[in-house]
Amino acid sequence: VPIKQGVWKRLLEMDGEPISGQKLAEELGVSRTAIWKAVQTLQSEGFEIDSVKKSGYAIHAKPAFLTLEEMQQYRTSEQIGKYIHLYPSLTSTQVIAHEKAQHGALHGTVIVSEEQTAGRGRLQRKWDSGAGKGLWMTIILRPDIHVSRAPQLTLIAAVAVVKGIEDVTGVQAQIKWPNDVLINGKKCTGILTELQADVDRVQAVLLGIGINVLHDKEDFPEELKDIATSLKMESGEAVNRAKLAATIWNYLEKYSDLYLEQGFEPIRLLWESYSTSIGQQIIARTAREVIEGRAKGITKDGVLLVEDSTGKIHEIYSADIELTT
Ligand code: BTX
Repeated sequence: VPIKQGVWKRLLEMDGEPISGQKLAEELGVSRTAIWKAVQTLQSEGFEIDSVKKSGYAIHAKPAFLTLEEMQQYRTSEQIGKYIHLYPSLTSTQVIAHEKAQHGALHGTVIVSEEQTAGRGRLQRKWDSGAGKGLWMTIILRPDIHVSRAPQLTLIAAVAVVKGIEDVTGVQAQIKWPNDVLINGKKCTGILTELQADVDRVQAVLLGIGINVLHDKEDFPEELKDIATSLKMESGEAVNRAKLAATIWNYLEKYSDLYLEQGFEPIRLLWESYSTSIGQQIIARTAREVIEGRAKGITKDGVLLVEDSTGKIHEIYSADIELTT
């Protein structure tokens, strides 16, 4: 066992009480200098260890790992989050969700990971998913709907995320069509919806939600520093990820039930009230063309309507959106 890990394990066991460098050195059978070096390394890696005068080292704050118990404590939804699979590290929660869904995972099953080594966005893009910093999860839903309605679930998820963030942090986030959640113009959440379907019926919807929660600016790679943000950066506080996860499940269940009972209209209204793009001048880049105009709203199918300068209305099913005003 590296000295570093031995030191950390003993400090955890001491639960905030100080232990001297001398004692640690004796217990681990190494020199006091080696202990001192290990503590320095741990501190530089972000572990909060205090040097207490004369008495030694103590843990300042325990790292808040996600636990099943804590997530369950905040859950009031019936099905979403009832079954949680929690991993320390995965390639992508989407990959595991696909496997679980193929093997019959029930509606509402959630896959959560502290870290993703190959987190993915849309169109083969990457999603940065650092260890312990975010909420990286995939929710398996099994609504009995036609495949053409599946994009609406992305919009329902976006509303649930905005509501969850608002409840837990007091911060008001906004939705950028179709799948980004922004705070003060910077991206804090991405949503990726994937499907397993028969000819035209949905078998499973894999709703991937990635939320930057505990990042400081330096935790993002260079290319994201100016476009990404986290809930901690926006609220100034270390946000409880377990509470955030469960709160989002609660809203997701509420809004997907509402959707199945009353259709998309109530969701559409909520969605538009949180949207940054509606009424704005935008550039929409689709796979085929670039359309410039004013975003007018979304249809009951979740399609974005854009009016160009000639007054022509374009229906946009999938695109990257840039706000120009
Ligand atoms: P997207 O294709 O809309 O966005 C991807 C783009 O966002 C990247 O090209 C990059 O510019 C930027 N980006 C990458 N990582 C971050 C980040 N952490 N914060 C802000 N911006 C970033 C969005 O795709 C959908 C992302 C879904 C992620 C979840 S996490 C759980 C699940 N598992 C998985 O592999 N993906 C989903």
